Order: sequence, then C-alpha cells, then structure tokens
Amino acid sequence: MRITDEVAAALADGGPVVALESTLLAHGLPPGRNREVATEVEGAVRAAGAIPATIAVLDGQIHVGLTDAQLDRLCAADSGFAKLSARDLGPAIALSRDGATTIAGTATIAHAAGIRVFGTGGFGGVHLPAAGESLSWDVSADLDVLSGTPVTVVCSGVKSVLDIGATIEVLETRSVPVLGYRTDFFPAFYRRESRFPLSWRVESPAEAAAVATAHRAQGLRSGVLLANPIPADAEMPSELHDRLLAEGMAKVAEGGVRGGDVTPMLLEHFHTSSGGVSLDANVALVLSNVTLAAQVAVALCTN
Ligand code: PSU
Ligand code: MN
Repeated sequence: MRITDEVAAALADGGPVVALESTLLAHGLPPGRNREVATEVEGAVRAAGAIPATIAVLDGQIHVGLTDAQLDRLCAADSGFAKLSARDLGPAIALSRDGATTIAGTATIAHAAGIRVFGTGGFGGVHLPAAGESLSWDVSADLDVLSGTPVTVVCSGVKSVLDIGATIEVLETRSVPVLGYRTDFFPAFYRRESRFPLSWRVESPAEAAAVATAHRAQGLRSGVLLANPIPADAEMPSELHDRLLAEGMAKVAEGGVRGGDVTPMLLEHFHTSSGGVSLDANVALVLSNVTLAAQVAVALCTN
C-alpha cells in the first residue's frame, strides 16, 4: 500500500483524514466533469479542516492519496479502469491492473490504512428484482463490508432504484447503526427523504463522532452509516426523478444489464436525460457529504 506523505503524516499525528472513493469518479460521473469534482471534493475536505485521501489501485498497487497526474489518469475517458469491489482487490493487485474502488473496496483499504471516516455519494444496497423474478440476488458488498469494517461512512442514503426497505433491514441485521443527520427519514439520494423512518438522529458532527466512539467501545466490528440528505436547493423535482427512474429501470431490463453494470448505467441515463439536473444534484450531495465527513473526522480527533 502506498500512502502519500501528507496522509501518512496526518495519520501518524492522529489528525483528521477523510477517505474518498474513486468509483464515483471513474464510473459514476462523466469524463471531464469527474476530474473537476475530484478537485472540488478534495478542496471541500481541506476547507473543513481535514486531509483528503482518494483511494484507487494503479498498476496493481493500492494508493491512499492520489497526485494530480494520477487523478487525471483515473478520470480520463479511456482510462479502462475496472470497478473494484472488496473481492476484486486481490485479483487487481496480483494481475497488476488499474481500478477504481467502490465503497466496499475503499472502506476495506481505508480501515487497513487507519482512516476512520469516509465521505461518498450513495451507498450500495439491495436491488429490486427484475420483472418476472422473485429475488435479484444483487445485494451490494457495501453492506457486508460495513458490517465488518469499523469506519463511519457519510452518504445520502441509497438511490431509489434500490429496495430501500430491504436495505435498511439488512443494515439492522448486520448491526450497522444508521444515523439520520438532522432528519428522521432515510434519504433517497436525489431526494431528501424516503418514506422509511430511522431509529436515530444526530444534530451535529460532534454527536455523530460520539456515537461512532461509543459504538466501537461495545466491541462491535461494524461501521456506522451517517445519512445526510441532499442539500434542499439541489434536490431533484419528484416528477422528473420518478420519470427518469422508470425509464432507467426499463432500459436496464431491456438490455439485460446485470451486476456491477447496473448502477453506472442508471446514473448515465439520469445524467444524459435530465439536462444536467441530476449531475448537479449528484455533485452537490457528494460535496455536502465529504464536508460533513471532514467535520466528523475533526470531532473524532478532539474526542
Ligand atoms: N451510488 C452512486 N454513484 C456511484 C455508486 C453508488 O450514486 O458511483 C458506486 C459506489 O462506489 C458504490 C457502488 O459502492 O456504486 C455500488 O455498486 P454495486 O451496487 O454494484 O455494489
Ligand atoms: Mn451489485
């Protein structure tokens, strides 16, 4: 694992560090805009007083913290970077591949590096079954990894393309506390609220940090999910959202798209069909989440 000097120094000092994933850049945002977002996200973490550590695999080497040139490579249209969940790390390393890490992959590496907080966009979850099926068996490894990895992940809930109720049930089974950040309902990514209530709500980064510390003290290996709704001024109008969702799901079904390709395909449909509205929403929520993650990381250091 290669950790940049800046990140290594912050960790050695017990300073605040925020892990950032690379799949949302390479596979979740269009080329060009993704590179701008990479810089904006790192800037937002710094502005809130923490050190950003974007994580990816380059030529089979795990990198914690990327240089500008490495971010250029990751974000290039023809990068050919694989989407790496936790199970893909071994193959990518042994076979000297390039890859962008998902939440599952990033959280695994962040914990190994000693990073306690991770800011991102949407968490993976339980997918709805395709028409004619009773079960999809497509349950994101993000859920399993968070059940055994003690990091706090700040996200805007899960996209409404997933079975939100089932996702919340699995988080309970796996002993992952879900904290609403100034909300009583699980957020639905492009929308501030789903209809699913949460058991716990926190009002400040300090409260979230206190929960993470108390959770860890119980000897549990699981992480914490801090669910931060998209900023109100960036929320997508519900009619536009529902129409794009129905279209996107139909496209996935028609194309027989499966597994790891489902999320990138749906995101691309939203981004190309909403005239930029979903893209702006996506960027706004990521920036808000990494800012909150940095504030939590700072609070954890002063605990
Ligand atoms: N949600 C988004 N954008 C993304 C992802 C999720 O809005 O890019 C990515 C994250 O990296 C997440 C992954 O970990 O998709 C989940 O993929 P899957 O459902 O295939 O496990
Ligand atoms: Mn999946």
